[in-house]
Amino acid sequence: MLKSPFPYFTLGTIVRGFGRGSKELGCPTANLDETTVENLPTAIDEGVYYGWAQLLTKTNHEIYKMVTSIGTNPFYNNEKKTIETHIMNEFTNDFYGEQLKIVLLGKIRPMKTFQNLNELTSAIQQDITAANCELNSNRCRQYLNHSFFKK
Ligand code: ADP
Ligand code: RBF
Ligand code: MG
Repeated sequence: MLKSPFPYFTLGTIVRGFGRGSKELGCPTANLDETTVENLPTAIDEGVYYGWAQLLTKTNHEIYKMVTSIGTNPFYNNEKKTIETHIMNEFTNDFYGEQLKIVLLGKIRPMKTFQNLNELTSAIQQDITAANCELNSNRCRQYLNHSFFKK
């Protein structure tokens, strides 16, 4: 039996990407730095994952539901693999340069390419619905009290 890679805890710095998340997809994603990508275990392969995220700003330590996409974004043919977390909350500001803690608790689906932007955006909306449902379970909620999220 292979050991499950979940829960996978990591912390990264939020860097700039191509700026397509908010503009083209209506779904901003906090892209994590290269070291965080390099440190991913091989068992966490390209795909869409769900879990919790906590921004480490001075004033806000709230823990939010999230979906995270890991891979080269085949729809855009990117060369570099990225980790991008969409926090399931509306923010009025951005947080480039801040640190983000995430725990991945499960995989939703593999990364794939699509015929058009519309198909990608509706897949993302379905991923968010699926994540929301999983994260309401006691199995997932127990991580809200995990020491990883305490200072
Ligand atoms: P980039 O390609 O630079 O990552 P995006 O269009 O994906 O650009 O926007 C991401 C940025 O938007 C994040 O780095 C963050 O600062 C900000 N942001 C605002 N709301 C959210 C959210 N709900 N989830 C993730 N990032 C958000
Ligand atoms: N990009 C892809 O090319 N294929 C995918 O299947 C895919 N799934 C995603 C699922 C979610 C929930 C999110 C937030 C992003 C996904 N992306 C996918 C990444 C998307 O292309 C990327 O966030 C934008 O290009 C902005 O960087
Ligand atoms: Mg992004």
